[in-house]
Amino acid sequence: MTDITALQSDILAQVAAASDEAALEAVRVGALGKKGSVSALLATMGKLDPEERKVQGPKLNGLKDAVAEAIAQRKGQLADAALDARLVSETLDVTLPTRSENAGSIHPISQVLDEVVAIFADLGFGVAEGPDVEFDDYNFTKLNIPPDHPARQMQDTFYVAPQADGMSHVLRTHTSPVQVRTMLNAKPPIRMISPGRTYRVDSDATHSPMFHQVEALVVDEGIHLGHLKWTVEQFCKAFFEIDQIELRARPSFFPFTEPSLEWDMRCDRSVPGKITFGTGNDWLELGGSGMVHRKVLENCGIDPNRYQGFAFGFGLDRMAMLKYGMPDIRSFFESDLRWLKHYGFQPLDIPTLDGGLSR
Ligand code: FA5
Repeated sequence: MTDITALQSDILAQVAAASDEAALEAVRVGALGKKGSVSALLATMGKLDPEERKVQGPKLNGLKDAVAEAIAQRKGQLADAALDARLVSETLDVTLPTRSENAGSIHPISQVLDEVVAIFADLGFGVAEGPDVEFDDYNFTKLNIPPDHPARQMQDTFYVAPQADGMSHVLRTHTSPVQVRTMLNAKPPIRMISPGRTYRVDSDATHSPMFHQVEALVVDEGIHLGHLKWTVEQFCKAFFEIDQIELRARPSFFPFTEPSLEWDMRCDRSVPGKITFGTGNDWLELGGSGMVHRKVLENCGIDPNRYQGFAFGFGLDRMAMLKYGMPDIRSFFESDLRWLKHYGFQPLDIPTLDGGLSR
């Protein structure tokens, strides 16, 4: 009869000496494979008489288990070592610049969107999203613009064919329906922004049929116009990267806010092709805003006697044009590689308030 202890030590020594997975597999086949030494011994069991089988059976099974366990352990060690070696040999310096011939660039709209999100994240605002194909009810009716209201004419709407759900849909004409979605789903305090695509039947150098807005909404107890002004001010200072700005509020009208205001920022456009913020005798239009109309709060299940809110909606494309000096909104969407190379941003320079918004 084979010396089981000696065979076990021999196989375990081979396992320990196996320097890679292929060598270890060869040891496994030599011991536990169909014609392996351990399998051959196990095959003799049937020929043993019952008494001898009782003694040899546990020993042989113990041998098989010990060999299998040693192989599994060694396999784990070899896999770890292989991974370590791979990690060492495949080290990649992610801080190296990309190759200039392959470098793509970040579209100015994406850049501006990231800048806006970074600024508002710092002020404690979350980001909310809504669909481009929106319920008429959310785009208009819940925002206090009933079907026969003349304010629907202010936003040249793309209507969408009736959908299976029987509801009327439009391509959203502004990001304000995300206010509705947010208020229907969350209880105050609410602090959110919603950047996204919007659509109107409109096209010239400063109007595009598809453009971008960013909505901001705050709802809480005791919210007033001062909070709105402070927030617009902080946002403009951070976005235009200047400490001194001067804002001017003009009375305006939006059915979903009362009172409604439009904000302008002092600027200087006396040098052709150049715009300077904070000084000068000109005013730059930023966008609309106001205190959320109590009917809108009610439509969204929020008690207007307890909560107040402010909201504003600015045009992101216009803000990008102003900040980065692009004269025509249509070039944003022409996919001209030369334009993208000129106005695009470095993909690895992610805008942050402490690292710099626009390097
Ligand atoms: C609105 O769309 C309101 N929803 C804004 C608002 C939100 C008011 C919350 C009150 C409270 P308005 O139609 O003015 O407002 O559009 C806002 C901004 O979108 C404009 O100032 C402009 O910068 C931009 N904008 C409007 N139409 C176009 C267009 N066709 N192309 C590019 N930008 C546009």
